[in-house]
Amino acid sequence: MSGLFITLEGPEGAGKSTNREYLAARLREQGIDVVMTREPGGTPLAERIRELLLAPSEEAMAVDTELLLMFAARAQHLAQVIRPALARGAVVLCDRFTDATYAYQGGGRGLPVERIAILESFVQGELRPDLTLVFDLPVEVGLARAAARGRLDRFEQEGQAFFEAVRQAYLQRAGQQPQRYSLLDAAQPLAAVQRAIDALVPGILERCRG
Ligand code: T5A
Repeated sequence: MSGLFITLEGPEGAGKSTNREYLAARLREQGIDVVMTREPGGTPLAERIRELLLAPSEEAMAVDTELLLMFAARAQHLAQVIRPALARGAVVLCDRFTDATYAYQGGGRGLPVERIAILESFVQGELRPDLTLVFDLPVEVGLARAAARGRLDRFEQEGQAFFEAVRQAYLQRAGQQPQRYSLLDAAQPLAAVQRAIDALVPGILERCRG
């Protein structure tokens, strides 16, 4: 038995968490076993690594440290949550995964894609998401939504150019593998985004049951 691994991606404030809850509810209504989780984090130890990654700090974090911490948290998350859930046949809905590393550490920080790909193979082996929903929206719209929540984390303190590069990296990856990615216009009102998610549900159910 093998479950379905679905990731939700996009720049800051794109609505990933909100829509992860929505999609989980639609699938659970149909009797699907759904595990909701997030990165960085998803286990107590990985959540501690998340705190290190997100807390603003006087000591600048080296870009390679950031990259390795992302994959350290991911290794823990895969071992404790994602692989066991997939093995029992659940649908895993994960708020961010390795596409975020390509977008933020690759696009945003400028790390070579090859370096990320080496760690991806090392930590994940052959495991890749079955489906990735990319919530796309103009950077300023997402940042305004994130800012409305209050104190900014270490990433949210970056400038416009960083987030433009993140957005472009997501769009590029989605364009290269259209069979794995579904691109959603996240600047629309929430009800319209959720109608677009509704349209994806039959295909997801078919893959779960097929
Ligand atoms: N990161 C992560 C990396 O650099 N590399 C990696 O490998 C990984 C895994 C933490 C940070 O880590 C970085 C990227 C991040 O900077 P995170 O916790 O996912 O990752 O952080 P955020 O993206 O900051 O999460 P947010 O909570 O900001 O964004 P969401 O989840 O996309 O948005 P959500 O659902 O919380 O919505 C934000 C607000 O907008 C409203 C919601 O109600 C909420 O108030 N909203 C809408 N409003 C109007 N119209 C819509 N369509 C709306 N959709 C949502």
